[in-house]
Amino acid sequence: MKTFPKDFLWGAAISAPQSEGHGSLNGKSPSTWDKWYEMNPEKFSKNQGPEHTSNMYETYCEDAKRMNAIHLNSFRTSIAWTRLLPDGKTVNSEAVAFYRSYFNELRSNGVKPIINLFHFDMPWWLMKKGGWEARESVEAFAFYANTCFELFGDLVELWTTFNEPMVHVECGYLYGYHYPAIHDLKKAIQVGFHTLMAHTLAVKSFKEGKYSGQIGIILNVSPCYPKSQSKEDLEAAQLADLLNTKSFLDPTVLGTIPENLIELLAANELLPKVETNDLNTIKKNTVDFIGMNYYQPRRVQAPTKINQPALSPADFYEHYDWSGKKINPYRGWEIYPEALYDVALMIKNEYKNIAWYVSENGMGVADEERFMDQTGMIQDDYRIEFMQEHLAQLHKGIEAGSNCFGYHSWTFIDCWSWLNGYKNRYGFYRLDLENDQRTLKQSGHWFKEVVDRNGLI
Ligand code: BGP
Repeated sequence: MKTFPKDFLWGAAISAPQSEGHGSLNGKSPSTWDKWYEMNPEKFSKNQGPEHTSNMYETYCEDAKRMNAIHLNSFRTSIAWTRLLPDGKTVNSEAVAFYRSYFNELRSNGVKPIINLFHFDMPWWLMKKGGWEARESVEAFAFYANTCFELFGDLVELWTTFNEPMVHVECGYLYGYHYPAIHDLKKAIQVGFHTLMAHTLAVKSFKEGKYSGQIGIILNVSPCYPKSQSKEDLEAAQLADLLNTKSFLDPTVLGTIPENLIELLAANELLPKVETNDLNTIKKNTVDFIGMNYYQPRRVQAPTKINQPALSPADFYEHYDWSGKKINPYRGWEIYPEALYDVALMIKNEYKNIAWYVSENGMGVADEERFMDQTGMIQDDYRIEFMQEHLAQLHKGIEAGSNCFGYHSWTFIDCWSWLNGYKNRYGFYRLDLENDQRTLKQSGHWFKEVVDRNGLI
């Protein structure tokens, strides 16, 4: 029996834009996702946009009962900035009533809300002023964060500022998957720095306001493994780790920006604009805990072609062919549970053994209907095996002394996802797109047993 620590948080994660639906109703203003969809619906899988999703804006009461039915004791979602502050300044009272009722409903079902403030959903009004490229977004975010602490601080104990900040940096400014879909390394770095400052000012405001509870950030950690032990590949893995992981982990947990990152950016004429007090503010406002999203490792090798100064991350490291690795045949991502153990030890050894939790981990499956049995239940043994293996590695990390306090699966109900629409299903509950009906999958039954015994057999 692998028993987890007392009071371990067993839950699931989602975001407002992927679950609430009702894009333009109830006073919400558009985010970049709503607008991008309006402009280019063909970019989205099967032309499905974020206007409906799993409709939790209307179904949260029943959904909280569904969480309780499988004994989840925590749930992470986000607040939609565009719903709470449609113009950035004026509080939308319907949004306040909705979120207060939603969080109360979770709590009365024995589910602790973990509330995140930004999950890729930049308000359109702010995007028109430059989005994260503009310094104005830093103060705008801090104002929004403080409004949330004021309005919901009595219902929320665990806050996080951003989900996977590196994703809106890379996908929006390097790879074309998120609006504004441009390819500009220098802008990407400025966007990353402004995001870091927005996070920092939110933490500062939380601490100065003496709100109860704790504040953290959610990062996507894909440990970087080199293709070979050659000096070049090892260096590429270190650079990938520096750019993707340490760039946010160091400042948010340790209060410092790695010296070698500053040197690298300076050597490539990529240093962002920084204001006088910024580094000091970062130093003083570190987080109480971190959330780690983990899906797959990063396999890297030395770059085959180098530009000087650098034009893209490929000038520092390249991903290499995954052949020979265990791959999720239904989603295409590598399955490597051992990385969770490596993450646990990295946090223990390099990041002050700070409290942390797995804020997302899960297995996406395309065309999951094919696994439905005659009773209508999805028999997702592959997902059970996936979670079992990841939890075993996490347990090993905890046994080794890592300070992990929870595990959140992605996700609770199959959800809409960015450009992928409903292609990849992840939920404990299957979502029927015709009628919004939710049906528990085999993995949901299995997870309930894990929660009940607080561990694995
Ligand atoms: C994470 C995001 C989630 C979710 C998940 C699954 O990076 O935080 O929002 O989308 O990935 O990704 P996908 O839906 O593309 O399979």
